[in-house]
Amino acid sequence: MVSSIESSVGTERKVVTELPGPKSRALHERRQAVVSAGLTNGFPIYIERADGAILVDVDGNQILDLGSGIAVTTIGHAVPELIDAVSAQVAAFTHTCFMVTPYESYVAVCEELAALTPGTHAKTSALFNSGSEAVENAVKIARLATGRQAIVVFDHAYHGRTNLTMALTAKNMPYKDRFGPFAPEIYRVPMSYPFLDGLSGAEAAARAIETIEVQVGAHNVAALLIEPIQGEGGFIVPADGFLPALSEWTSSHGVVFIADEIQSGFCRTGDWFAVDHEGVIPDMVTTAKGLAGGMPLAAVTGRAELMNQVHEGGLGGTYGGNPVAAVAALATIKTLRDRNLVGRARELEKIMLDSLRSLQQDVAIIGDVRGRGAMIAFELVQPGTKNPNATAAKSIVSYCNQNGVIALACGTGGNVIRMLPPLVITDEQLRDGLSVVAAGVRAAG
Ligand code: PLZ
Repeated sequence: MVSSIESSVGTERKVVTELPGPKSRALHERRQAVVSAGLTNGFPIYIERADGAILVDVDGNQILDLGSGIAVTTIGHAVPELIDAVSAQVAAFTHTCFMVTPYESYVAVCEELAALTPGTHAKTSALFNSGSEAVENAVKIARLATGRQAIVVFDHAYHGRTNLTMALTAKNMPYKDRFGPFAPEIYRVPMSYPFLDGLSGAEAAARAIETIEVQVGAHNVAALLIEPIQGEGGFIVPADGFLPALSEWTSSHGVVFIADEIQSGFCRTGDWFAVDHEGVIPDMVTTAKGLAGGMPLAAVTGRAELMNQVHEGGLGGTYGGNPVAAVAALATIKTLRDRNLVGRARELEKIMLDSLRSLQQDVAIIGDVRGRGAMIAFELVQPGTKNPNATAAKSIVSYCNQNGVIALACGTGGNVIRMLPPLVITDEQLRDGLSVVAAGVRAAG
């Protein structure tokens, strides 16, 4: 078995060259000639191999990964169960197209999704390649099933970069600027953002619902689409009661409640799904990222009576639910379950919150520390205000990178640092990473 080959990756952060090192810089030169300038790299070190929470670059630097490829390698890198499953599948067959000739792993992934997503009602799924594609399909299905057109989304939302999902995404730069025209019948309403609005969940929900009723009309709304904890928008955790109030409103008005769990799903928040925290049962859930440990796979899972209204042949795609990605998902789900990584996410939450909250006491630039499980962030402000401090965020990310740690910024104002460690990270590795983050914050403040 491939996984029994002894790993040559160390377990400690170790910087042996300037970063990026000479080999990475040479590769970056090559890149400039052939890769579109529209794609950027947060940290242009070129990766050669990885294990657990450590990435090794072409110059031999061992980098501590607090980003998991934007919440994708949720378990960690080089997970033996995943390597075995994927290797065996590549040898057996790599593709048939599920629409031509089916295979068991696709069905098994849909069984797992039906069992794991919230609610005991009958559910069916359709599999796709990317998060954006899943969101697009959820909207297609909701419109068909309700015979309505309007889609309600929120301030700070991120749902993707395709034409429809750009329209659903809130932020202009860099996602939408000059890429229009955008799809019609998308309506944006205020999100619950406790740090900035000070509203209770009930108050914030009332504000959103009133906006919908006045500006759109409930009977025109096909779906309300929401990230239960917003990702790119700044790890915004809505006030308690916000999601349950919206869910109650959607069910009493025949509106499809779609939870976009693409970033927050699969144990990331210390529950299988972020909506589980408040017992919210969405009508549809979109998943991707952590679902398949790095293989491209996404899904829409929803009430069978909605999902099955679609006419024969109405859903599909060449690669959706590819067999290699499907077995990766099955191995990922089994490993998350067998190793109780939901529990591990809660332990990581405590380590990160304790460390960041004590740091917050010492510095004037951390306005808020928030998040759940292994999805934790802090919001940087101008001292004494709640005004965004994107300069500090940039300097902290760069400090972390220079010291061999991957940390990612997010937020509408670019002023939030998020932490998405792989769940197999050790306490020592995480504490080491947090000490680098803290030093970066002190240097910036
Ligand atoms: N919905 C909630 O977080 C992807 C995007 C990074 P795709 N987030 C990372 C970037 O700058 O492109 C995301 C998400 C939520 C949808 C998506 C879209 O998923 O797989 O990137 O299409």
